[in-house]
Amino acid sequence: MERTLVLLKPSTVQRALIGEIISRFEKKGLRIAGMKMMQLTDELLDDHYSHLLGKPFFPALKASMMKTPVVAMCLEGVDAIAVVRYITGYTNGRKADPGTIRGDYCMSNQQNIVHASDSPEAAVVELARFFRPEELYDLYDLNLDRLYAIDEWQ
Ligand code: IDP
Ligand code: MG
Repeated sequence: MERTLVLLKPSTVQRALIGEIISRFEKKGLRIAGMKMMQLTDELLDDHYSHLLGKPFFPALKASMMKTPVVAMCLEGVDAIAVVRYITGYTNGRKADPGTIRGDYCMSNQQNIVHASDSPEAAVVELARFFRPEELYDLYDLNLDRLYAIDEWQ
């Protein structure tokens, strides 16, 4: 099982799409191991988007990420990191495939609905940035035999 970080960005919160986007992940079969609403800060975003420091759009990106609180989620599943990136879709919503979250819900390169960790290394660092260990729950493995074949998750 893998865990990955998803942020429902202020564009999602402002457009009242929180429930709809969570529902896409839930219906896919990803389990929510942790979830909370939080206001992001300048310092946190400098770390979170450090790979974009110096880009011309960096200040606007940070401002957009602080416009409202975000919903931070830890999603869990077999290959969850790649699966979540796949269903999130290409960064620019205008180029993202229909059927992906960004392809279905946005028109923007910046206001693109969700953040999703892009590698196992990033997922570990990002989950630690947004969640304390006790905020992530090892619960409800009730449906594993319906979500997966036994040899897929054991
Ligand atoms: P990702 O979110 O698909 O992983 P990254 O390249 O890591 O894409 O960029 C992080 C975020 O920065 C994007 O989700 C988007 O909100 C914003 N961003 C990336 N490239 C641009 C751009 O060219 N213009 C405006 N915003 C951008
Ligand atoms: Mg990224």
